[in-house]
Amino acid sequence: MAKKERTPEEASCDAAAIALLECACQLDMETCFSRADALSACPIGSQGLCCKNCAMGPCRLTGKTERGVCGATIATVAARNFARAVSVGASAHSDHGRGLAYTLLEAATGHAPDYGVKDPVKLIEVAGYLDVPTADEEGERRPIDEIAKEVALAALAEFGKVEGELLNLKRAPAKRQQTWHEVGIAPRSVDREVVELLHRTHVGNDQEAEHILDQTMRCALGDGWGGSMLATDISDIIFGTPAPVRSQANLGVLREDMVNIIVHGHAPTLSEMIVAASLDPELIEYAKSKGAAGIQLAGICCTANETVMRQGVPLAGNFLQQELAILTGAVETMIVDIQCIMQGLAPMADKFHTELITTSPKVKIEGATHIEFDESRALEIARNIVRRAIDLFPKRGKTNIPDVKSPMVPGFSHEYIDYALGGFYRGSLRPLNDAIIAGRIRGVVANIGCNNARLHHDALFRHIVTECLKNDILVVETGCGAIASAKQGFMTPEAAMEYAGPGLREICETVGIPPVLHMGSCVDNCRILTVLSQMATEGGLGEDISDIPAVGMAPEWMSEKALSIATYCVASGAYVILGGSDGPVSGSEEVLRIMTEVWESKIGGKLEFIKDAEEIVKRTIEHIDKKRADLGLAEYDPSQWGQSGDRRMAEVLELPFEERLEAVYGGGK
Ligand code: NFS
Repeated sequence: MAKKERTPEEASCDAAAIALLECACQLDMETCFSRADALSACPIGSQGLCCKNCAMGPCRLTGKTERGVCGATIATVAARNFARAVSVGASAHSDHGRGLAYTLLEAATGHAPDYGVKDPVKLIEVAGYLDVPTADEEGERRPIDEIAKEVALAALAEFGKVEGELLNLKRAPAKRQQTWHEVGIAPRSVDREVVELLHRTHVGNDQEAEHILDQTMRCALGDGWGGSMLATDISDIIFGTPAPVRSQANLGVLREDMVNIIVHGHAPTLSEMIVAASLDPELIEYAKSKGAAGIQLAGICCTANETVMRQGVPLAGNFLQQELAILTGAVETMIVDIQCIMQGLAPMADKFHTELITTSPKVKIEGATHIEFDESRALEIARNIVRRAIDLFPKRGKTNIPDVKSPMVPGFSHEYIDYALGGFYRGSLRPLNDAIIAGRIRGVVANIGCNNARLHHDALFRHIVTECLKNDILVVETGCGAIASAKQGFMTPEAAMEYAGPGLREICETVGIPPVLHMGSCVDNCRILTVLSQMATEGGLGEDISDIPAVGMAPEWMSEKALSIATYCVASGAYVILGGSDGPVSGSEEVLRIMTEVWESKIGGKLEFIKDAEEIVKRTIEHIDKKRADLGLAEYDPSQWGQSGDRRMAEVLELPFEERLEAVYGGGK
């Protein structure tokens, strides 16, 4: 039975999205929001209770049915379904990493002349992790291209190595590595763990939920510390390690007077070339010859995160805004590569002058133009795509660009955070640890993940981030969650004055950082693992990731990648909350128990599915305070802070003379 259609305000809390959903209603156009309203989710599948692993089923374990035809129990079926989802998510991230390793190899061997090593310092660091020598026998630095080639080959070997385990595991705190070895879940190679997990879920194979879920953690760790970490490292090597830049976010970044090109998907490989082409004076002149003032590039999803943090290319929006971008009527071309690309884009583009271009050999969409990307001719292909976009500009009809955008400062790689806190020569997270120890910062929340058309778009993000900041919790973000915060205006240093509690505000003012740090795309969640590892080894906050007063969450998650991320964060010791629903294993009490109680005692992290925003905030704060207490840290007391900094100074300057004297010389208020 069809559900009632939500009003635009009920579907989203983003002003730009609301304006365009109103427009969709007027034009009677469907979007993912209206399709979600028309299509009820299957209540059996959504609880993890449908097994379609063989042709005797699908077995729907509901009502009195507690076993499938083969005898599989509810716990086995729910665990297997979860495992399969994680394996797909881990594959997506990891294959993205493999693609970048091949690009580096091509670049280093002269087959991809438009790419090179932009950050040789990062190359040398990564060479160290991958056991690639950076100096010859005489101690002389080897040529950069030679090192790059060997780093690429060593990275590729991580996917299918014959023996040993992933080299990046040694970047984790020693205690964490020990736990992985004791539990037997240190990943041996990226591909092997995915294949083994899929093998185990074949009919008649691994049938003990806890055992299936152990391999699920191992597979996910192969993503977090393997595929994703390699993707991030190699992206930094080729395209540069991010540092703060100024940019803007939301659909208002599209320009009425310019050729608008949107890059959407995940890989930075092509989008970086599109950035270069869009700055080409010849193409800008060509755009002018067609009556445009220039070329405006904007991004959606994680391609957007990749290009905003390195190049400052503005964010057009997050996952649920991809169709809405086309609905503005102002987009000449949407270029997509891999992952999170809705098939609904093609019929939407059909209704406008917009050309949807698929570029990856892995992705074709019916109705889209396919221009296959080839690294050996990267810039030439990018220029061709930009030229096609310019040719479409004169065909543009009526537009509807919402006047909604926010300033933002992205680019907080872990390297930059080190530098911001410790300086160039003494890069360190010591000040962060000290701030947590003193209680200025109560704890850290990694707020990440997708949007979900079944939820109130961006609303959970907004609520949770607002509450965290108020409670002096530093928020780090990636993926579509980061885009939600950017649109919300949380990602400027000034936002600390408005939203942060007194302790966090002092830190943000002193260092000059926003209270919500944009750390990149979803593969960049491994940057968060790196920060947590450094915090654990820096001293004062225990000796493992599981000791740190921190929580990971994806309040509006929807993708299998989000499940892989959640699982590797848990397996790395974090408490992770997935929001918005009762979760994909809610049909099995046993699996829920394993993911909480059993995992917590065995691995130090746990995974919970919590629907309600207030409850997510409550449990987050409880967890942070519990970890603080376990470390013997002082109880959080915000009344101690806020007596210094810019905001206090502004207040003091407003005081009458005597009170001002007292404030300045009397030791506080
Ligand atoms: Ni992450 Fe990035 Fe967004 Fe979700 Fe999709 S774009 S990889 S999966 S929807 S956060």
